[in-house]
Amino acid sequence: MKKKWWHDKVAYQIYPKSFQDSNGDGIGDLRGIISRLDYLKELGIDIVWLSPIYKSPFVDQGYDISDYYNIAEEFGTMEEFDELLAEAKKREMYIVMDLVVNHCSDQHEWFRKALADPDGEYADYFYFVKGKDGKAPSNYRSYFGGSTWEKVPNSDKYYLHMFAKEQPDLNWENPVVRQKIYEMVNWWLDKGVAGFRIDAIINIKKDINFPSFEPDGPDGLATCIKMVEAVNGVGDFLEELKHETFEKHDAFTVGEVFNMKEDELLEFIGEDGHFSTMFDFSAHVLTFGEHGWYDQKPLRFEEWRKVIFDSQQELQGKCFKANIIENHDEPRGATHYLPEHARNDAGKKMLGTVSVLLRGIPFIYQGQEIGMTNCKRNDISEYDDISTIDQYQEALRAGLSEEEALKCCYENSRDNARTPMQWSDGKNGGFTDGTPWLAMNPNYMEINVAAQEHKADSVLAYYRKLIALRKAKEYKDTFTYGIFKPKYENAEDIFAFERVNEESGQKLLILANFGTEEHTITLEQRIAKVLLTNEGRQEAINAEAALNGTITLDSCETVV
Ligand code: TEU
Ligand code: CA
Repeated sequence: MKKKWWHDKVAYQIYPKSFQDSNGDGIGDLRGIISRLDYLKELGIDIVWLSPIYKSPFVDQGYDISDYYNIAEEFGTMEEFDELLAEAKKREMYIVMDLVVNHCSDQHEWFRKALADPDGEYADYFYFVKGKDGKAPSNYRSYFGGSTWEKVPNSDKYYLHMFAKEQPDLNWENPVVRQKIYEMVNWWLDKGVAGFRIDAIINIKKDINFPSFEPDGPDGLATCIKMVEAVNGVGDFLEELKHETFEKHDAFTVGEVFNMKEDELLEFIGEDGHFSTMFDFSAHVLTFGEHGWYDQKPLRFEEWRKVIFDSQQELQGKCFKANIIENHDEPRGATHYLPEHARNDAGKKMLGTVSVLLRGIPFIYQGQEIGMTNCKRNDISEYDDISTIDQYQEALRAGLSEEEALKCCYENSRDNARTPMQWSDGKNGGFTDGTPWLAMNPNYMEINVAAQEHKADSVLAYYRKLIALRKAKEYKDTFTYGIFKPKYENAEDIFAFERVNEESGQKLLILANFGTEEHTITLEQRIAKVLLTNEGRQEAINAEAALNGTITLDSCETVV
C-alpha cells in the first residue's frame, strides 16, 4: 500500500456554530475556534474538519450555501479564516472544509438568475423541468419531507430539491457548472486548506428522466434516493472532480456516501479511488426504521458488533474508512450505542476505545471526548433542526402521541449533537457570554472540559491517553496499517479485536465488556503487557494474565 500523509492522522469535527463564541452573540465563530486550537492539539488532533462556514441563510445550518467564496458573517471574515489556517499550520494541524455541491442555497446568485429567467442559461445550472398534467414531474419525497419539486413562479416548470426547497440541486450534467465547482474547489485548495469532507455526494447523479416510483408512504410519495439508486455513472463525475482538483493538491477527502452500490467500495476509496476515505455508516443505519428516523429499531449489541467487524474485514489492507460514533446529523454516540447500564464514564471510555483503535481514520466529534450526551427537551418548539421538525410531524401523522414523538426526538434528533460545546460549569458552559443560539444541554454543570481537564480519570484525560497510544512511536504502524482480526466472537457482550502488524509481528489486543456482568476471558496467547485500561486496574490485570492466562473484565471495562 502506497503511504499517504493522512494515513496515520486523527481527525476532529467542529460544528462551528456550537463550538466557541468569542463575541457574545451566542454563535460560535472562527475566533473561537482559533482560541481552542491548543486544546485540540493537546488532545492529539491532526486534522480539523469544519462543518460549512460559507455565507448562508442557514435554513439547513450552512448546508445551504449562497456564496462559496465568502465566510458567513456570523462566523467572521476571510482574514480570520486565513489566520485560522496560519495558526493551524504553526501547530502542524490541517484544516478540512465541508464541500456542499449537490445543491446550493436558493439565495445563491445562480439560482436567483435562474428564477428571473426560467428558460435562460442559469436555469440549466439546476433541474428546471416541465410539470406533467399540471402536476410535479414525478412523485419524489425530499429528505426533509414533502415533494422534491417546487413550482417556478411564472413558468410551467418545477425545480428539483432533494433536501429543503431552499436547497435547489445543482445540475452536474452541465459542464459549465462542473467547471465552476472545480474552480471554487481549487481556489480553497490554493489558499491552503488540506482537503474536504464531501457532502451528500452520491446524490449528484440523477436519473434525468425522473421516473415516478411506487409510493412508499402515506403521503403518496416515494423517497427520492430511488432516483439516484436507479442510475449509474456517478463515478465519472467523481473521477473528473478528483483529476481537476484534489489530485493536483494531494488533498485529503472524506466522502459522505450513503446508498453506494455494494461492489463499488474500491472505486470509491481503493488506492486510486474517488476519495481518500469515506465514513463508515454501517452501524448508524442499523437502527433506521422503515419510515425515516422517527420509527427507529432498537440497537442489538451483537448485530452492531457484526456490522463493524464485517465492514472492517471487507476493507482489509485495501483502503481506510473513516470511523465515527457520532456527527452533527446523528445522536450522541454515548446515548445511542451504549446500553443503559453503560452510560457512564467507564462506558464512554470503552466506546471511545473500540472506535478509535479500529483500522481507519478516527474522527472525533466535538464534545465526544468529554462524553456529551443527548439532550431532553420538553416541547418541539425547543428544537431548531429542519429534519427534526419534519420527523416529529411525520411521527404525529403516523399516530404517535406528542410524548412519544418527543421521545423519538430525544433519541434521534440531529440537535442532540448540535447543542453548544460544554467548556465549563460557568455561564452557558463557557460557550458564550450571550444567549446561545440553541439552548445548552443542562448537564453542562457536570459534563464539561474544565471539570475534566485536570482530573486524571476523566473521559477527556482518557481520550488524550487513547489518542497518544494510537500515535505512539512503538505502536503507530500497527494501529495504522495493521490488519483487523475479530476475537472472542463467541463471548456474548464482549467486543474484542486484534490489530496485527504482518511485517513486525506485533499484535495489539483490544477487549471491551459491554455486558452487565464481569467476564473472564481465557487468552489464546500470553500477553506482554497491558497498555491501557479505563478503570485504573492495569497492574491487577497484568498480574492475573501472567498468573492464570486470563483477563477478568468488569462490566464496562476495556483493556488494550
Ligand atoms: O447529509 C446528507 C444526508 O443524506 C443526511 O441527511 C442523511 O440522509 C441523514 O443524516 C441520515 O440520518 C448532509 C449533511 O450532513 C446534513 O447536515 C445536511 O442537512 C444535508 O447533507 C444537506 O446538505
Ligand atoms: Ca460569535
